[in-house]
Amino acid sequence: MSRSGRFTHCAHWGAFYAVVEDGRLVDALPFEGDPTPSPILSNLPEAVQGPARVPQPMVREDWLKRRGASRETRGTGRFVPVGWDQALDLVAEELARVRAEHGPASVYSGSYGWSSAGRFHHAKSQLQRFMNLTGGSTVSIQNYSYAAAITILPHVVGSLAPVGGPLSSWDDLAANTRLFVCFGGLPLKNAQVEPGGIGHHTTETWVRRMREAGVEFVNIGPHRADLPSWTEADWLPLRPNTDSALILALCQTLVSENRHDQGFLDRYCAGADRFLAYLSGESDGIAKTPEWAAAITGVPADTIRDLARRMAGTRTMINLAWGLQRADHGEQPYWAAVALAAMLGQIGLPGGGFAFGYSAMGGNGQKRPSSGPPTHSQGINPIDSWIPLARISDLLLNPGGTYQYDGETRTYPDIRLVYWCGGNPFHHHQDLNRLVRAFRCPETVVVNESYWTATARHADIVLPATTTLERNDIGGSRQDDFLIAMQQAIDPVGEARSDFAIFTGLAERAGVADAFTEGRNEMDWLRLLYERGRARDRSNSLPEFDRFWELGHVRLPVPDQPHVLFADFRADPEGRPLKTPSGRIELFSEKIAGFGYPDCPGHPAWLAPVEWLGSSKAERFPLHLLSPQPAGRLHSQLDGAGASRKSKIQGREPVRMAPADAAARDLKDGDIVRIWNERGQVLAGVIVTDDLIPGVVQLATGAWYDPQAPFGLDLRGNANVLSLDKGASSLSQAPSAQSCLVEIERWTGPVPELGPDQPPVSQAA
Ligand SMILES: Nc1nc2c(c(=O)[nH]1)N[C@H]1C(S)=C(S)[C@@H](COP(=O)(O)OP(=O)(O)OC[C@H]3O[C@@H](n4cnc5c(=O)[nH]c(N)nc54)[C@H](O)[C@@H]3O)O[C@H]1N2
Ligand SMILES: Nc1nc2c(c(=O)[nH]1)N[C@H]1C(S)=C(S)[C@@H](COP(=O)(O)OP(=O)(O)OC[C@H]3O[C@@H](n4cnc5c(=O)[nH]c(N)nc54)[C@H](O)[C@@H]3O)O[C@H]1N2
Ligand SMILES: [Mo]
Repeated sequence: MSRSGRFTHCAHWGAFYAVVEDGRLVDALPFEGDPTPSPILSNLPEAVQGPARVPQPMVREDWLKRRGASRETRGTGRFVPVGWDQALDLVAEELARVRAEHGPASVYSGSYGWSSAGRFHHAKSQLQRFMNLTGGSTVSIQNYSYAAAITILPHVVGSLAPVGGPLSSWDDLAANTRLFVCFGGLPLKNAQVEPGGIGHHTTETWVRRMREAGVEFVNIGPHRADLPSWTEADWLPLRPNTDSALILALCQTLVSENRHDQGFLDRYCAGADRFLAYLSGESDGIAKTPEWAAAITGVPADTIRDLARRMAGTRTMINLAWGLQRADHGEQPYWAAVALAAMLGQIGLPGGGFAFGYSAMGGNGQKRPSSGPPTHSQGINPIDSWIPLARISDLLLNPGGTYQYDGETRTYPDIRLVYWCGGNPFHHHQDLNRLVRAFRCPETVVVNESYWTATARHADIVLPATTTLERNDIGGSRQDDFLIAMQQAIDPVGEARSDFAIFTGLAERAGVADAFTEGRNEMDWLRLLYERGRARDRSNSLPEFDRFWELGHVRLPVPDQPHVLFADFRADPEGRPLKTPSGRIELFSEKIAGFGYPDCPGHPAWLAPVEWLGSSKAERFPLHLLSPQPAGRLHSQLDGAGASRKSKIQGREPVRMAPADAAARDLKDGDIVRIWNERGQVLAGVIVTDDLIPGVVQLATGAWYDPQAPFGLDLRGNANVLSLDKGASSLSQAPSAQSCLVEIERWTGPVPELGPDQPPVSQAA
C-alpha cells in the first residue's frame, strides 16, 4: 500500500507526527503544543529506512552447519538469508530440543531493553507471554537505570517511590522549595525521554518556573553543565563516586553544630544512634568531618560546612541523579542522602526531603493520572529462575556458580539458549569484550531486532522486527497524562514482522496459538486494552476507542493538588508506617547488617570503589571515565542517523575532557584519540571543555560496538568496551559502569574506516 499523509505517532522521546509521501517516511514533526520537543526526532526517516535494517530472517552460516558446536565463532562469519517458515521452524525446534534436554531454566529470556514505545507491541512482554505459555524460562529482575536503588530502598524506606515515582511534584517544588541541592545536577537532556512516550516535554518549563520563583540551585559533581547556566547554580566540583563521603560530612556537620532535627530522628527513624556513632568515629575511629571528606571528594572543608548550614537554614530538596548509583557501592550515596534528609527533618514536608532522578526522565516530577496506560498481560512464569540483570556475563560464563544477592546465596542455572527481544546488551552491558566471551557459551542465540546491532550480529538466528512506524499501537506512560494513538505510517520495511506476529508463528508451532492470541489480531488487542483502561478510569472522561483513534490522542485528568512524597507517613507514622522491618526510616538496618556483607554494612558508609581517582590504579589509568546518557539518541537507538551522527567527530563518539588533561596529552578539539584500560580500547574524537574537572572524562553511552576484530580496537567509541562488569555490591549486584579508570593518547596512525552497516550476508541458500 502506498500511503501519503500525516499520522499521529509516539516514541520514548515523545509524541510526533509521521509525514509519509508515497509510502515513504519523509519527516517527523513535533507534537502540537510540545514546548520543548526532542531533537532525537530528526533521526527517524534516515534510520527507519536506512541501510542498517535487517531485511529478512537470517541464520549464521556456521550455526546452520554445526549448530551448538559453532558457538566459538559467534559474532563472526556470514549470515544466510532464509524464509520466515524456515526461520520459525528452526527456532521452534531448537527451543523444544533445549527445553527437553536441559529443562526450561536453560532458556534465558531476561532480555532487558527499552525496545520502543507502544504498550501492546512491547517487545519483552510479547517474549515473556510466549515463554510463559510454553514452559517458562530464566528471567531477569531489576533494571539498568537504578538497580542499586531498587535493592536498597525497600530496606531503608520500604518503597521505591523516591526513585520510581511519584516524586514530590514540580508544582510543589516551585511553590515550596527554597534550596534545591542536586548531586549530578538536573541533566535536562535526559528529560527528553520517558518509557512509553510523553505528550508534552515540560521539565525545562518547570525548572525555569522554580528559578523564577527564587529557588536557589546547587550542583554537586564533576560536571558543571549538569545544571543549565540559567539556573545560576553554585557548582561544587566533586570527584566522581565520592558523593557518599560528602554527604556523611554534611550529616556530621549538622550533628556537631547541633543543627540536626533530633525530634525527627526519634519519631520517624530507626537506628539513628548507630549511624551517629559512625559519623562521630565512635564505631570506627574516624570522624566523618568536612576535613576528612575534603581529602576524598576534593570539595574544601569550609564549603561543605557552609552548605550544611545553608541546608539546615531553609526548605531544602535533596536530589541525586540516577547515574550516581550506577557505580561500585552505588547503594551508599542513596542511603546517605536519606540519612541527610532525615537529619534535616524535612521529609514529608512540602518542597523538602529527598528524591532520586528529577530530570532523569521526562515524567519524573509530573503528577500522575489515576489510570495508567494499557498493558498487555505476560502471564506467569511456571518456573522460579532469575538473575539480577547485570549478572548476565557471569550467568553465561559460570553455570552452577554461586553468588550473593540481598541476603541469599544463589546458583546460576546452566543456560543453553538465549532469546533477546527489544534490547541491546552489546550496548547496555559493561565490559563488552567479556560479554563476547559470555555470548559464546550457549548453544544457540536468537534475537528479534529491527537493526543490525552488535547483539543481532552475535546471534545465530535473527528475526527482523518492524519498527513502531510499521504497525499500530498505543503509547503512554504512567507518569504522563497523554495516551497517543500510534498509527501505522508505512508498510513493513523488507520482510519485517512485528514481535506479536513472530511469537504468534512460534506459538502456532508450539501448539499454543489460541492461548497466545486469544483469537485477536493487532487492532482487536488495541481496542480491548484501551477499553479496559477506559473502564478503570474513574473520571469517565475518555472517549470510545474509535473516537480516540480518530483524534490521535486523549488526555487523562491529573490531580489538582501537588504531590508530596512521604506526607502520609509524616502525618501519621504509627497509622501509616513504612514497609520496613521497623516501620520507620532505617538509618541502621539490622537486616542488612545481618547479611554480613563487607561491601554493604548496616548503615550508610564511605566505601572506596574499586576504581576511582583515589585508587592505586589511577597511577596507570589516571582519568575517571563517566559514560552518561547521550543527548542526541536513546541509548544505542538511532546512533547512525540525524542528531547523533552529527555529533560525531570523524564518525567517532566525542570524548569530553578538561583543558589541563588535554594539554598534558597535547590534544585539541577534533583530535582522534585512543582510550584504553586493561579491558579494552576505543577510538573517540576530542572536545575540550571547562565544564569538567581535571581527571574526569565523559564518553556518552550508545556508540555502536564496532570492533576492528573480535576483542580488538572499537572503532566508534563504545564506552562499555572500557567499563567494569562488577556488581555494585553483594546486596544489589547492580551494574557499576560509572566506576571506570582509563588513559587517553593521541591516535597517530591513519584513522581506520568504520565497519560496514551490515555483517557479511551470503546469497540466499
Ligand atoms: N556505560 C553505561 N552503560 C549503560 C548506561 C550508562 O549510563 N553507562 N545506562 C544503562 C541504562 S540506564 C539502560 S536503561 C540501558 C539501555 O539499554 P537498552 O535498552 O538495551 O538500549 P537500546 O539501545 O534502547 O536498545 C533497545 C533495542 O531494541 C530494539 N527495538 C526497538 N523496538 C523494537 C521492537 O519493537 N522489537 C524488537 N525486537 N526490538 C526493538 C532497538 O533497535 C534497540 O537495538 O543501558 C545501560 N548501559
Ligand atoms: N537523551 C537521552 N535521555 C535519556 C536517555 C538516553 O539514552 N538519551 N536514557 C534514559 C535512561 S534509560 C535513564 S536510566 C536516565 C538516566 O538518568 P541519569 O542516570 O541521571 O543520567 P546520566 O546521564 O547517566 O547521569 C547524570 C549525571 O550524573 C553525573 N554523575 C555521574 N557520576 C557521578 C558521580 O559519581 N557523582 C556526581 N555527583 N555526579 C555524577 C554525570 O555528570 C551525569 O551527567 O536517562 C534517560 N534519559
Ligand atoms: Mo535506564
